[in-house]
Amino acid sequence: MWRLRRVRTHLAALGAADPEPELEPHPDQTPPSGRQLRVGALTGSGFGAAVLGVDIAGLAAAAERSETVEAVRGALAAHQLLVLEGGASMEQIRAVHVCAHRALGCEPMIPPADSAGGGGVQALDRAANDSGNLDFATFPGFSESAVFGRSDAVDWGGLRGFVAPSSDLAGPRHQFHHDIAMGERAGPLPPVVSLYCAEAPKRGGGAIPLPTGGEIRYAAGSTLYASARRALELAPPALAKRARRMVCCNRNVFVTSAPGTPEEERYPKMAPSGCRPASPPSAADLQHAAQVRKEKLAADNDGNHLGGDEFDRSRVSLVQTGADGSSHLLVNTLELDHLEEGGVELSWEESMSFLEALMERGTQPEEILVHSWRPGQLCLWDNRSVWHSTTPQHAYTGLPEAEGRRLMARTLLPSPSWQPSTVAADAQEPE
Ligand SMILES: O=C(O)CCC(=O)C(=O)O
Ligand SMILES: [Fe+2]
Repeated sequence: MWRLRRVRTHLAALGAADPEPELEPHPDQTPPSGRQLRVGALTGSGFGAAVLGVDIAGLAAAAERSETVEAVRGALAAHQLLVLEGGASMEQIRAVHVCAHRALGCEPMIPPADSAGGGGVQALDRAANDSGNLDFATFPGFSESAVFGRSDAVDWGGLRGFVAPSSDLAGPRHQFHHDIAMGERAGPLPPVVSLYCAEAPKRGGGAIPLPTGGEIRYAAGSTLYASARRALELAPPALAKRARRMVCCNRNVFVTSAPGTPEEERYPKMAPSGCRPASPPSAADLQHAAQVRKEKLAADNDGNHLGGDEFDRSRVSLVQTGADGSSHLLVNTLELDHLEEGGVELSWEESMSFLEALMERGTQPEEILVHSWRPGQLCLWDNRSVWHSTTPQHAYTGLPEAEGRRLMARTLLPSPSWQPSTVAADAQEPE
């Protein structure tokens, strides 16, 4: 095993490029072989790891081999999030994802190369929006990957135009979430999600103050990660015990306001913790979300959804147990309607206050990973046991194009072979 001497990326000087990791052989080091990946932990708890000595192309080339899958399995189980270097084509990104899915015991859905037949996640193909903004447009032939960021001139992977940051993510605060609304009627939650960085802002940054008195310092364009496994471990025992009795009743879609809503009124405004919206959505926000969900279902012919166009709710256990036996939280407060505890419905405010307290220790600056991007990096993570968040866009949107460009590809590969548990954790095992 190898360790990084400099373990905390969030201590990197604001705006400065990350220094190259320095390798320090651990005393019980075994020589790297085909059977293991050399990884260096990025936080004191071991959450997140840099993959060393193997680039994206190298991993993609070996992705079919069982020893590679085994090595990725071990690394993801131990660290939940891996950072790879090296620049990549979409084919290579896909190969690495397929390998990561298999490592997690899930078979990924891959959309068919031609558009006929409608299998997989084909229905998620998305073009530029009406104003020509490529925000979350999918790459031709890779409808699981979408571009986002900020650039006046994009010419990448068959996408041409401009990309302006979506205002859903534009708030001054962070918002920890798992990607994609969850629940048996929402479509499959992708077990693996990744971000690939083609361009990163060259300067700028800031600090997000937390209600606990600390602050999250970030370089412009950074992404925040927190472990939903570590959060459960660190939570006060009485709260963790209650959590095991709880079920999340989800709205099946992220709730956001209708386009055209003035910026300052857009939902969600996050609480300073970054763990929950500050106030419940309005009737108009909910109506818009119901419409979005209806359109999603109408466009979706993949047979994985139960259908129906009502704004229904689905139930997912708050505490989930992974294949390796470790437990983690699975909750997205941007889509939560309410919690149920032992069959009793909690109010929206009770639910959110409880979750905020439950998530607090795991989302403090010393626990989270602040990833400041270098172009050519790929972060891939277990989307079930990791929360992520964008950092405030004002840190780079005011910079000139040459310095403030941010170009990212996000990949979601859902799997039909994994579904969250819908029964409260304490009901899954005898007392
Ligand atoms: O901007 C980022 O770094 C993360 C954005 C995000 O959460 C997403 O694309 O789902
Ligand atoms: Fe996200």
